[in-house]
Amino acid sequence: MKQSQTLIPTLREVPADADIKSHQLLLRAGFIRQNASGIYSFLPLGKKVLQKVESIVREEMDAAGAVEMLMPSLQPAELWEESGRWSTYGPELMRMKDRHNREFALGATHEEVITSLLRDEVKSYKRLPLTLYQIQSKFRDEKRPRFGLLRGREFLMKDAYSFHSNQESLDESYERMYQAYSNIFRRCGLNFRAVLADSGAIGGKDNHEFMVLSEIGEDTIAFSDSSDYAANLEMAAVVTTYTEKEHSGKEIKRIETPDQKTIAEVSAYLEIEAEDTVKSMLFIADENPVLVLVRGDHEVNDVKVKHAMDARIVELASPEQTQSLLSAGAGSIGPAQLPDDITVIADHAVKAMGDIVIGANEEGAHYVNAKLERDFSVSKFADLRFILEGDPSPDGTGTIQFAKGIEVGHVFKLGTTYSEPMNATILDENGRSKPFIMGCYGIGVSRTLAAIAEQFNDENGLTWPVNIAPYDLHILPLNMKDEVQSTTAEELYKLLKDYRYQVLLDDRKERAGVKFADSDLIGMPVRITVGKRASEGIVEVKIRKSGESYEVQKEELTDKLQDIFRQLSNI
Ligand code: 9G3
Repeated sequence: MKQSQTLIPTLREVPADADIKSHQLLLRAGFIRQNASGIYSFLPLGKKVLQKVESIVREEMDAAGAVEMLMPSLQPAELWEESGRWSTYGPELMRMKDRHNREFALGATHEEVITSLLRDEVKSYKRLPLTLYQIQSKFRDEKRPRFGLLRGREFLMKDAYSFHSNQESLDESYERMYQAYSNIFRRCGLNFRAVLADSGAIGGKDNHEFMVLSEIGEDTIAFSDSSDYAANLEMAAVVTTYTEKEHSGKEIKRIETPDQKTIAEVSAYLEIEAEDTVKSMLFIADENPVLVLVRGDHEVNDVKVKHAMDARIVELASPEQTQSLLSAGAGSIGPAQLPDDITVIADHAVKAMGDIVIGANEEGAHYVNAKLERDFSVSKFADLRFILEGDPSPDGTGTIQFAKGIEVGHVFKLGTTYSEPMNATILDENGRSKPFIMGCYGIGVSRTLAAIAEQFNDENGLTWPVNIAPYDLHILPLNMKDEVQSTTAEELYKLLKDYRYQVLLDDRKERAGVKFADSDLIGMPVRITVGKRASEGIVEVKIRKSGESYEVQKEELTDKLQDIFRQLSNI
């Protein structure tokens, strides 16, 4: 490709509203341009990289036995009504009406569409297992799109769906997809971890997120410093054991704590440690009020509350709900003298506490010397707190550290979450009708591109890994007016394309400084500079990432490049 014939609008300055490296560089290097908040055009270089990521995804999906198809982005609302999601999703689900006033969703994901297809086309267990995938734009009206392609409102996703007549078959497909994802992210050169995750509102059982380690990641990973245990912070189980504290035997006593609301305020006011107080938080779990108790120095993990209550939806009670149920504000509630329709559950750490300070369910009042079971009861103890750095790893090996991650993939065991409500069934070997057992597997393709740019850059610009770069080689004739340089460059361009390299030729009439700066910015793995020494048949070969450069006779160029690309390709 000749640069005079393509569109690579590089920028000198860092765009104002881009606040992470990958977003800044993809804009400055002319890979993407924003059309609206969270909505981007992929310019030629960006499209080329997208194609490289897609082809790695396709190769690994096909090798894992999945078959590619393509579903529509326009989805009839009826399907989402069947699954019950038309009403559970809010403004994030983009909706529209056609000319007949019929309602549609703009595809945020495709469980409903694919399940309705299989319901119509597959009736017998003999046709299973079947795994179908697509690579297609998704629409999610994020409240705060940010970080460029990392959280957009229209983005490219590979979504795959597997169909089974039994759990073993799902487990096997899940394992194959898990391996395929590891291959994909390794071939993209990414430093990633597969972490235990929560299935969120879409139900289903165990599932894993594939996280690229990055300090700008939105998710926190809890991992062991001496084993391969890794989990999303919400899922990381706490196995800490607590030493029992003796209770003084003193009677519970009500004390005035005027305007003392937070644990920090109350413990400072009473001159005690936060760990001698109990934090009480009121949640609504599938419409049932539940008071959750954790030790004052811990934080309630609402995902663990959801699992402990076996609820689909768990939300913090609103101030109004708290006031009407407990006749006090959030800073003064506690487990003593509760209305009996409020369940009380507590984190394991509470069981080992001695004299406890709790809210008195009265503005500006607390109880001291409260004793578990004497002054308040707990219906169930469970692991309800967020794990902390330094806690023992749940697998018993090492201690927990935190890292930030960018979620680039997510694999789910869905079970019958969609096939049940949508009546998508097959006849099993005994002729009995039963719902499909499903799995679903997503990769953020455009997000993966941004994660690669986030990991592969230096102070001069992008440093694409060989598997991903838009072109293998960038030829830079420094002075297009110099006959020798321009013909040598043209000659090498043709020769190297014959050698099946993907070549970008900077044939613009720009000064050398501009060409070098742009070349460093867009980041092809290897640059060939055709300068003054072209008259002696010598060109310079430079490796972008390492900065190594060589003076090479034209005749030796293809051999030298073969060595270089062999060295660059074994990641
Ligand atoms: C929606 C909107 C946003 C969503 C969803 C639905 C996330 C939604 C979860 C998934 C699960 C898997 C198939 C590929 C892999 C991920 N955000 N999820 O279902 F309507 Cl607005 O997408 N889907």
